[in-house]
Amino acid sequence: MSKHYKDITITEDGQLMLKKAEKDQLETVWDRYESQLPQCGYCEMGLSCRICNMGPCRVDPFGEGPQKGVCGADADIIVARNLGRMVASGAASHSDHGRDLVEVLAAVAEGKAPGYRITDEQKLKSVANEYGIGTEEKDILKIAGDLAYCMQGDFGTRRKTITLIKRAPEVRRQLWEKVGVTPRGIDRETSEMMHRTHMGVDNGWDSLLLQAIRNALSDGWGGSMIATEVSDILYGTPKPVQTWANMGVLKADHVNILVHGHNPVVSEMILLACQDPVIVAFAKSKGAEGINLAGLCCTGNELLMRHGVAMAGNHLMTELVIATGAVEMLFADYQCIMPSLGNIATCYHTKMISTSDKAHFPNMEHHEFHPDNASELAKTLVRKAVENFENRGEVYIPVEPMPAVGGFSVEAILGALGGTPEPLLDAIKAGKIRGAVGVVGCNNPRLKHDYGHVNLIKNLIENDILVVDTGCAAVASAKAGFKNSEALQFAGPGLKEICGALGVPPVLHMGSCVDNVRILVLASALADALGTDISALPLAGAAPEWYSEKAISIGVYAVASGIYTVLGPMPPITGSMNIVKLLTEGLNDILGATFAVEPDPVKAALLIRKHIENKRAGLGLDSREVK
Ligand code: BF8
Ligand code: SF4
Repeated sequence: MSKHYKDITITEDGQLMLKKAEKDQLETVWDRYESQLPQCGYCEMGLSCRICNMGPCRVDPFGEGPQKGVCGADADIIVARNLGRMVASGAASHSDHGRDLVEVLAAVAEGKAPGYRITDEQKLKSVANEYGIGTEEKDILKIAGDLAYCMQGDFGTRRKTITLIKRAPEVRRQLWEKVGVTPRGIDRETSEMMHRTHMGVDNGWDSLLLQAIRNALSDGWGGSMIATEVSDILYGTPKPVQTWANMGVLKADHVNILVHGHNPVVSEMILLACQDPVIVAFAKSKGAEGINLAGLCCTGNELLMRHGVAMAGNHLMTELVIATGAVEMLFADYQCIMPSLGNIATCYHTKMISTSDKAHFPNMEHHEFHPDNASELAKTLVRKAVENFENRGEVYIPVEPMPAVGGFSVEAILGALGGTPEPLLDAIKAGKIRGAVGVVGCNNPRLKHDYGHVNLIKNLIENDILVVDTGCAAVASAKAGFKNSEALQFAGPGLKEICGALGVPPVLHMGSCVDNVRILVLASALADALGTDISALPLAGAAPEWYSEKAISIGVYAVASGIYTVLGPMPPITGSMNIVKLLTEGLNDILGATFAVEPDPVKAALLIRKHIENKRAGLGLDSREVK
């Protein structure tokens, strides 16, 4: 690796672990990134196509080489098809995750999921009511079964629209109808996106992008929203909870177990097994002080939000955390799990377990979790983790953990406000809080790890902008100390006053990436309270270090829901100026919001602040000049 650790990550644990990894001669994501350089310029611009076997083809951006693929597709068509397929993959990932949860809900209703239960009955009933299911004097399990059945209907083609779009403000829904992007079945939109991008189907770059928007909306107001709601029903709706973040959450004298991936279906059962008194006693009999469960990425966020389980790291830290030598077992479900992890673990005693029938990895032991066996399997495997404690070699835990508060579901935020969004709106009207921004998404080795998240968030809260965050961005800000009782020192005077009075940090952890829908629900509540559309509010979104196709789907549904969104890394679209112009300007006329791309977080903060002040002016509120 030719770069210095400080150029790679701003985090102390990351820098120290990079040094350790080098000493241990590990190959990391940064080494592999470097070995790929220079990456393909055609692909970076979205100008290569391998959709059919007359290709692969590419279009020359300088006008000298070929301008069309073998089939005759030009740059606009090729870029639009590639982007559409990114959205389809992202939407499919979130939505398939949602479907897995619905299947657990159905299994619970049938009494075929030992260990799982309905934890939030109130939420079950309120969501069931939204689906038109009567809940009076009805058995809880019957309601759960009916809801699972109705939600399965949202995935298919039986309905004209998906159910939960009813949560969007009326004006927004009318706009979607007018533009022709109202999402129908969740699977239908993804399937249609794939169909349209087959050779010789939709060759209108603009109509392809409209389908991409409809597909993304089927994720945001469909698959992801179902994932979040069913997770709350099964495992509890998050409430503010104390937690810790960074690699210092590992404990040298405990059996350490990590969960990595996205779906709480597995990690919740691992948590229960780790709390089982018999297994804890077993761990003590092996010389450990206890069992320490910690999270990585979004399944970590799910456990953090609901139980305060500590967070070891975000996406780019997942290889390095194994190099601590302190991890007895790592459970992987799916999404964002680097296929390199199993290889890294072969250098240590760490046992790697893959758990999903749809996600296999090299050098991992495969044990499939299903609703009927998950509880028992979790116990068996956690016992194996305990047995592995005695195989530990040298342990290196580089830092002390950072305290943080998590658990800010919409219900928790409204609860802190006294049950209505009014106090938040009053603070916005009074100008004490200028607006709110959702900072979301990943890490990406093209950029300095966590630099974009931390500096953007710091800039926003300094300027009295409330930040809500999710996913790997939320982990970055927790590690940076923006989510604990000391964090108000970073906030501007107005934000400090309001958050201080409410007893909350200036950056609210709203969960995993599917939980970005909580931001949609909150934005809708604010819009409804003001009798306006989401696009009129002083809100914005940002994905400063995004890498995944899921992040693209999130960005598209955010913009389509009326939220101006600033991306750090440029998506592969620069091969088509028509598409760049549509996404960064034209969408304003169609959907009332656009994308911007700005990798420098300080400049991104300026863009966002200007946007927020403009929206304030539009609402007749005081507006500051931003320079
Ligand atoms: O769904 S933020 S790197 S872990 S894609 Fe992945 Fe990105 Fe992290 Fe969660 Ni989201
Ligand atoms: Fe080439 Fe067209 Fe086939 Fe793409 S779809 S690989 S551009 S021939």
